Amino acid sequence: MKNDLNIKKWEEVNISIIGAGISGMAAAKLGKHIGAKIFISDYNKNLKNITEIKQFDFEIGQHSSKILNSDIIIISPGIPNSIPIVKQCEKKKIPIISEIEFASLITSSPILALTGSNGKTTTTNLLYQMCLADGKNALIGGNVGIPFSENVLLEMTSKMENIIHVLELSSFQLERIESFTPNIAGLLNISKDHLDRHVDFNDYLNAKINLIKNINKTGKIIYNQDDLYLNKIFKKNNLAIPFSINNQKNIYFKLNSNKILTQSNGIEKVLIKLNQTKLKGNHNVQNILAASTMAHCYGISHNAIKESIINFSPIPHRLEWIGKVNEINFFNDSKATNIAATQAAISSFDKKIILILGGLDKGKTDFSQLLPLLKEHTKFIITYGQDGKSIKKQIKSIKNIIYIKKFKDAILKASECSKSGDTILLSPGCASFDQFLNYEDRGNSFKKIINDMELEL
Ligand code: UMA
Ligand code: ADP
Repeated sequence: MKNDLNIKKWEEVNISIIGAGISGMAAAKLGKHIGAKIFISDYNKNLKNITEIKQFDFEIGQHSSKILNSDIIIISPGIPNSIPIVKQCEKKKIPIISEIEFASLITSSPILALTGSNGKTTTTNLLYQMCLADGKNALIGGNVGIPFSENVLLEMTSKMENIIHVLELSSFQLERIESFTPNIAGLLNISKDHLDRHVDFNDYLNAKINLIKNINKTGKIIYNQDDLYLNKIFKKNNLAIPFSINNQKNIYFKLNSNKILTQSNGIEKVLIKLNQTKLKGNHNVQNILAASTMAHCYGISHNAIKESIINFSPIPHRLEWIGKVNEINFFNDSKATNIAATQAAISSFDKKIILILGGLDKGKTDFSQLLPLLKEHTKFIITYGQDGKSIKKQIKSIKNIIYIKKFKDAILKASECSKSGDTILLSPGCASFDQFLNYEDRGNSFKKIINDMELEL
């Protein structure tokens, strides 16, 4: 157990946890296991997991000053820094740490962690598969939906040995990092996202860069050299190892006429041909290079890396091919909730596509940035949802565009406007909460609408 907050015995430590979602509850269980005294606070009165919460000292419906009677606060990633109780804790100088920081204090196992604006889940899963294929006892966690604390508790209570933690980390999870130190840290790309929560772009960027703030000479930083911001930050950093789809110099894996090559003792070998992977588009080649470079730097064999790339299927809702109805191809990219992801998806198609954009804009996005790409790659655009009208206005120099408020009507219209051989892509560039519970709900609804169309034929 590491001890960077001057904690002598966890048994003597009072921990308040803000937020009783999955990360708050996992931190509570881990805290209880190591003997700390736990208090959980959630502002929602109607929580589904109340039976579980009742195993601890707790309050719901508010964040009261009881929280201040603690030695450490663990904050859930979804809680903004601007809420009054956070300000009060800061004023009283009570250390506030993220759930990731807390879990990292309890484990000494190696950590492979990555962040970025887009591609985190895909790349983390691919890296995890590479570790498993190499025979490692890997656990995947973080923003993928499995709290790191849950995995650390599993590590302590199971008989698994030599565990490696593979973590996807969001900017929220990296906000309150003190001593968290991954052995291998990967930075995929940085574009504007979550500006509804972060004060400004710099605040978002700084949170992302926190991933490497404690990396020392024994750790490795893997970064995307093709990314403007990351290249600027890391090009002169001797510890940083680049990956790139453009540059061929000083990189471990080279991209050469639709093949990924490796180099060993001056001899180049083909790792994979790009047609051997089910992952589509240049952005996914970047994800493959990121995972491969991280795995390579950790000593994972090239055979395991290769096998994992070939066996890997796109994760649902990420440029996922759903099928054909009436000889029209449907792709579900509901997880594209910012325009960088939508840009990547549109660029993955050679032929002009029919695109569905819209939903809830996460923060004054400038959709006119998409114009050059839309002109080159789309034959028809349908915007939908709460911000669909404003999006249409921003890209009005495109002729073939209509706005339809309801999601289902928008999809039906897209299918009406297409003919045999066409491709319809849902890559909304917006959050889903105006008409759905989340992006999965939106993607599943898309699949259902298409399924129903098929049945009607
Ligand atoms: N709450 C309060 N006070 C507040 C606000 C919220 O008490 O002021 C309570 C809510 O009532 C709720 C709890 O906090 O009960 C929710 O906490 P949370 O939002 O941190 O959610 P968790 O269930 O703990 O899930 C979090 C991540 N959620 C967010 O970052 C919003 C999950 O990422 C992550 O998988 C999980 O921890 C495990 O690590 C989700 C996500 O949407 C998938 N991430 C964003 C994204 O991918 O874009 C960053
Ligand atoms: P994250 O976990 O960062 O949200 P995902 O792998 O879930 O990443 O993908 C989210 C969205 O971003 C999907 O629409 C996907 O098609 C797109 N995407 C995936 N990788 C990249 C990348 N490297 N650059 C840009 N967009 C990407």
